[in-house]
Amino acid sequence: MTEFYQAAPRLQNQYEADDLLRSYLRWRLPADMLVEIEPGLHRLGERAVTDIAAWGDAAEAQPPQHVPYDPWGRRVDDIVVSNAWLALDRVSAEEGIVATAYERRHGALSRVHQMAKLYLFHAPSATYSCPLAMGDGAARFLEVHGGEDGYARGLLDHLTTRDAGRFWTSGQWMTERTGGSDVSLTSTIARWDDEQRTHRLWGTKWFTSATTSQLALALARVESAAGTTTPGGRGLSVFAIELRDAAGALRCIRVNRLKDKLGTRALPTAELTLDGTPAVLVGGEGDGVRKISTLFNVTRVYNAVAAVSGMRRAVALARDYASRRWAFGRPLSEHPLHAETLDELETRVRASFVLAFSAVELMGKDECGEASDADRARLRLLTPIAKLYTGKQAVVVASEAIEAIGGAAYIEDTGLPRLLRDAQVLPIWEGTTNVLSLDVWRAIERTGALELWLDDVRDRLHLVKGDVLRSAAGRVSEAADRIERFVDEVRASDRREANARRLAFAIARVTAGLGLIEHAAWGEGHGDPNVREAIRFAERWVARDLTSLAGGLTSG
Ligand code: UCC
Repeated sequence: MTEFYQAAPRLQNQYEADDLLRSYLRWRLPADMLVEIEPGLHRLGERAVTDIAAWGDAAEAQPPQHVPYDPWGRRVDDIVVSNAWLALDRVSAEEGIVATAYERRHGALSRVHQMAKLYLFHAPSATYSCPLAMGDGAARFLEVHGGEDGYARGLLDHLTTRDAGRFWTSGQWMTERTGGSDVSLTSTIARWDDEQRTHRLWGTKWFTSATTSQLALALARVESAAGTTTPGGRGLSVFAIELRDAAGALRCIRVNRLKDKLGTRALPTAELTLDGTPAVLVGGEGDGVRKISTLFNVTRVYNAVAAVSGMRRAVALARDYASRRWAFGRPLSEHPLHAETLDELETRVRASFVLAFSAVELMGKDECGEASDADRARLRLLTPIAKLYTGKQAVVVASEAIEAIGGAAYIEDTGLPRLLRDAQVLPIWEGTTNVLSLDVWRAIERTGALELWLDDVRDRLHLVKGDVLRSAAGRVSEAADRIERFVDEVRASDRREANARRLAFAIARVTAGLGLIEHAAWGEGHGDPNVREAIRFAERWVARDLTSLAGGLTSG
């Protein structure tokens, strides 16, 4: 008798296997644009399961090392990364994972193209997407706040090139020991060095992701000639720091240690001391929190797309495994309860996908000057919503997918535990769920975003045709009405903070429901090959996630 060995789960080309992504792109992009970009997406989908995946695995197996001293005792603070990590940098430049958004070959839709690339790239990349996210955010910051300044333009060129030899990524140095969420407590000081005609920074940065990046944007408090500083977020300014000199040595920066993290282990995250680090003020003095929000709003959208990317991979692995693994006389996929579990995960992936890409589309319009005031207000609202909702879903989906695969997925050398470890950071960095829920209120109260979002939801629901989808649209409409009443109740009781998360999740669920229904309606109208699945999952979402919302949203 031959011995039994379980076949491992396997992945196919991640573009070709992703019906939702392909159908979404058919829906949202002009046909000639899709014809032009599809070969690149096929290629990236293949690389996501071949060389990029191999580099991601290798980078994970060989995490970065901090070498504080050279053999002769000189302080050098080298951070040694694997060749695989360097290869991921090269490939991300060559594939234009950031550049595509700035070339703007297809106007506002270039963002959709670029985020589709990120979606394929993130999950196998051992989170190389992190330095890309911050590089992209820094690029957008420089576009918005750098003006025509030659220095800023030069940095922007490095961040957005496809030439791997010139390509840079960036860090985002905000967090200090005093606080991650409350950035206004930043204590790093910027002093003007009259001799060198530059500012110099003094302080400690507590979480600096991607410390091997060439650039960082950092928050610091400018000290006046009299030695005084302005407290709070308004007293902060944004500085560009080129980390290394021409010989590759850190410029007055000490690496205190690398972080020993639960996940994202290939990513070099450090604690740093800035010891008179030369830094260039960008965007003028003061209002640093508001200005750097240009950066972190980009990374928040990245976070949302990365969350969906991780979910997609987890579900693809669980699905494949379900066809290979037999239990009780048949494949797992033929057990109704297992199939139901996988459907539940698929529903969450789809809802998260349309939510994340609704923010991506608005972001593209905003960057290309095509956004109306209402679009900008909705982007302001949906950025934290997409980030917070998908981050939470990513953890739930990764956990459930691991359970669906079973014990093997709990064992390190299968590579599967990484799915969960790497998901857990998504609700934490770039603003936790609670902090972002409060940001949702900030957006609502300062920009009137809720009313504009409600108008948009209602207008779009009116356009949905077809009996089945009209009834689903009715449920979305009821849920939207419920949100409107809920906000009135919360305002009346003045318990905004305690109810912020409920509100944020409700808006997320309605936005996702609208997106799923619109996508299904488009599929029905255009005879899309994936329409049946689109309708099935849209109905499922509405029945499961929105029906309860309409009755169950009560303020506390
Ligand atoms: O985690 C980090 C790096 C990890 C790597 C990330 C990679 C991502 C990869 C994804 C793919 C894999 S760095 C640390 C991240 N930290 C945060 O995100 C901070 C979280 N905390 C917040 O977001 C808080 O809400 C704060 C810091 C913004 C609150 O600060 P303040 O000073 O208390 O807030 P204020 O006073 O309400 O806001 C100051 C100004 C206001 O504008 P003005 O002065 O004109 O009224 C706000 O409207 O900033 C404006 N503002 C915003 N504007 C605040 N937040 C925003 C926003 N999101 N968009 C636009």
